[in-house]
Amino acid sequence: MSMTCYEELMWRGLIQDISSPELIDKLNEGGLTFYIGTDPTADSMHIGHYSSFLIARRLARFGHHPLLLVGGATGLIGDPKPDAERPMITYEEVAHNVEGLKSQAEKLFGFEVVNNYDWTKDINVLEFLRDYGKYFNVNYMLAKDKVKSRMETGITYTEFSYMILQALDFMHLFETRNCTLQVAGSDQWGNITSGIELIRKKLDKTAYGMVAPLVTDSTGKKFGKTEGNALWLDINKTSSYQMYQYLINLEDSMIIEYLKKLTFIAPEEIMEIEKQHNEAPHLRIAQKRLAKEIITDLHGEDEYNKAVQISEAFFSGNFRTLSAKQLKDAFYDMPVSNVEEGTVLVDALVNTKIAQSKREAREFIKNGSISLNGEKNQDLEKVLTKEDTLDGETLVIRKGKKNYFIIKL
Ligand code: 545
Repeated sequence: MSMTCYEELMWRGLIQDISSPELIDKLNEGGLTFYIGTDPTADSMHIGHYSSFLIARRLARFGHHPLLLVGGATGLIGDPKPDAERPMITYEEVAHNVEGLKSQAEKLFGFEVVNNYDWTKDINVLEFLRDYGKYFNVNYMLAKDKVKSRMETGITYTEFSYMILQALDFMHLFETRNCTLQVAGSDQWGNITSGIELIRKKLDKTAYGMVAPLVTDSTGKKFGKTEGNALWLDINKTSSYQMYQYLINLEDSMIIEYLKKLTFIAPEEIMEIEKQHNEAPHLRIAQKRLAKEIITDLHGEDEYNKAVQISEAFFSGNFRTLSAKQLKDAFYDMPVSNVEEGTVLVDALVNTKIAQSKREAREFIKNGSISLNGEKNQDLEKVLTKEDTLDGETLVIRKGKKNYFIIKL
């Protein structure tokens, strides 16, 4: 089974809208220069951007030429969010974030990077209003979803102007790089069509747009957001083990969709995995495969193997096989308490609030629900020493099956 570019994107569920049906043949023929943009609101992308950038890589595989635009100019303005104005970020912060995104994009995706600050910074206000503003009817701008959704809460002139800048980018790349297609997530539809319109009105030429549905969970929440925290593509912000844990716990009902959207696994193979997954979802074959694909792609096989080792340590209870760095990653979200060397275990359990009272602490120890570094401890007189630690200071206490606590001696 060999699919055309368009068929494959459709099969993976990556096309929500295209600007005109002509684009289908162009996608299948190859040879388009296209761009995907990102604003420097942070110094790293997160997993939510990953699916969009994978689309760019997919198009590249089908013989198209990708450009990645980093919004050194647009990042200073702020793409309107549906609910409220964005806080302005300083020039310094934007410059810092641009560098972070640039090196990340080059490293992870190998794309050519352009920065819209380069062609926006010298446009003066009269030029802006006469040469670009004149092509935008305010009624047209007010009808855009993102602006419409701000009619209640209000929107400043600054953010209102954002779509003009993004349109101007598209026209600039169209003229200077023969870039005829812009690709993004569906939240960018209004900005992309503004660019297509500008190119039509000002140059009398046709440009194209394509947007993908945003990846969500079964309740419609954005993929990769956990209690307000994002899953960053920067390994210093999100360790491979943190990434692994998130991916391995994804819902069964969504996992095949994620394999389609977030990996390059061939359709035949995904269908095979789907069959195995439906027969035995508890084995989490699909989740494990997704974790393997994404972590290997982002951070390499070594990092993936280390993440698996950590999760195996939790399964067996044996943490002695882990390196100091792995221990740190493994316990990133666990409560840590400091205890003096020589403390009796019973007291340590009370001091660290693992037990409510000495009586309860003794009870836990007696009935075998306390383990130290994975080994059950039923010694009521146990004194904690450096020898008990994994690395000279860290001791892992487990209460029952799943409650972990870290003690630093
Ligand atoms: C600016 C100028 C252009 C073209 C595009 C832009 C950026 C665009 C935008 N995109 C989003 C974004 O998020 C912040 C990244 C922080 C590291 O705001 N106006 O920059 C997201 N984008 C990827 C996808 C997106 C979009 O980077 O398009 O839909 C998420 O999947 O929200 O000339």
